[in-house]
Amino acid sequence: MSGPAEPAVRVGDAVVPVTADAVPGRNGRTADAVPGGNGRTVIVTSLASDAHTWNLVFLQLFLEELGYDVVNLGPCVPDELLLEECGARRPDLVVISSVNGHGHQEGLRVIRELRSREPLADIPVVIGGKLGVAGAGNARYVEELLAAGFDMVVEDGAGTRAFRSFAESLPRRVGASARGAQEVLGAQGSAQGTPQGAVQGALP
Ligand code: B12
Repeated sequence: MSGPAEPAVRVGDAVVPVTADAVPGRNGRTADAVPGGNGRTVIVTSLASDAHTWNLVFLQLFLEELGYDVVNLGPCVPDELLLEECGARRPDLVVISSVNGHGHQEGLRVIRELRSREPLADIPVVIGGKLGVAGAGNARYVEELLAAGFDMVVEDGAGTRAFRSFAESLPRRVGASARGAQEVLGAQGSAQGTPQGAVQGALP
């Protein structure tokens, strides 16, 4: 008699079992983009110290539903690999997720490096997850992360509404045009009295 059905997720046209190997890009492999349909590419990645994977799977599925082609680099991604992938793919968006508590430190290191490299300097980059070990107190890191160059910071518990609006508002990047989207989002944000990019606490 066979056991219970293995859980599975849909990746493009394929249905793959949910095992550790179902997470693209782990163990140093780089995933091919999963076609999403809107012609825009997003790199989803963790940071060098972070071994958690289901946060990345969640983000991959979420962004695929928005129509993005998702390149999921997986957990424990060395800074240099992320920078190389950004250079090679010139994505429309980079989404960094970290939940092990080191995200605020590693995120600062990575964004400073990314913003210092001319061809990568204008790629929209979002970071989210459990960015420290202080729970609600992690909100203290948001401003510094934004000031260092992130376009949006989404601390755990903030929900996905603002992130979704942000991801949907981005035009396909043509050369250095992506900053235009930031200006549009910034105008909307200030009209509502919301600091651009900062998302913390529970959203309705
Ligand atoms: C499973 C798990 C593990 C597994 C991971 C296995 C795997 N393949 O992923 C293992 C055992 C390996 C592990 C290890 C560790 N873990 Co762990 N782990 C968990 C656990 C129980 C569940 C995480 C999970 O899969 N959640 C499901 C996913 C879908 O949800 P999520 O990760 O919370 O992400 C959601 C949101 O944060 C948000 N989100 C995340 N990123 C982003 C980004 C954006 C842009 C947006 C919009 C939203 C968003 O969306 C997701 C869906 O809602 C959590 C506790 C918990 N209940 O959350 C601890 C937890 C994350 N782990 C923790 C810790 C400390 C560790 C270790 C350091 C423990 C140790 N001493 O060794 C190591 C770290 C290893 C490393 N190098 O990173 C802490 C982190 C503390 C903190 N940040 O405050 C937690 C919170 C446990 C705790 N309460 O202390 N862990």
